[in-house]
Amino acid sequence: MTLARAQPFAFRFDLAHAALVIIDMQRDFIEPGGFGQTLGNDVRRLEAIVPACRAVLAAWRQAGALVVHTREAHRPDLSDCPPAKRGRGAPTLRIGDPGPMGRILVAGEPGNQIIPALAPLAGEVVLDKPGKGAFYATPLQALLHERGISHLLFMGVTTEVCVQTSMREANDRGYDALLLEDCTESYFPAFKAATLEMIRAQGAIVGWTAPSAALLAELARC
Ligand code: C5J
Repeated sequence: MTLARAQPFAFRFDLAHAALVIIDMQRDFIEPGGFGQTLGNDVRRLEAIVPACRAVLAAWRQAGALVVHTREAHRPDLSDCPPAKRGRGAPTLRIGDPGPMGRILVAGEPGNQIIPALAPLAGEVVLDKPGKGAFYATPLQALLHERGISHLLFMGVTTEVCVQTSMREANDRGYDALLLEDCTESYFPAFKAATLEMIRAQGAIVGWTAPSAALLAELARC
């Protein structure tokens, strides 16, 4: 499969060796009352990408390729949340504190679930990650290795935090990675724009970007 419209140049991959990695499309980031809003952000920006993400997920599932969902989630005892992480952000409502959708960023709480529109299907990989990157303290690399995956297509939130961190981790581990431009969002438009530029700069120094329409057109030909 070739995404000719990818930047900075065409992105080629074999579906049998590719995974769609969906970063942190959780109620905590996208709905009012979660972690994102406690940090003072307007969460409606993130909700706007859900239809594009849904379309890609449906087409990817139809093609029968690997789907990986991640959640930024801490254990209920917060033993995997360093004080340095908990101590930053909103002083009034920190990770682990009770919020309108349960404890903020804690596994199993209502706010920590993936939004219903993108809910994982039985059998799809769902990884809880205590860091911003999807590889840190998770079995992701082993799981991709077992399945012979070499190419990763990313979508999710937020562009410059968990998505970018995960793509950089992937790049350092030898994966070719592409970010779907209209399937990722930031609370800060300038940060999203800068991240897309950074990823594809200097001959794809971190990876590629492409509009989801380019991928959908290729998947439709499968
Ligand atoms: C943040 C994330 N922004 N999923 N998490 O704290 O990007």
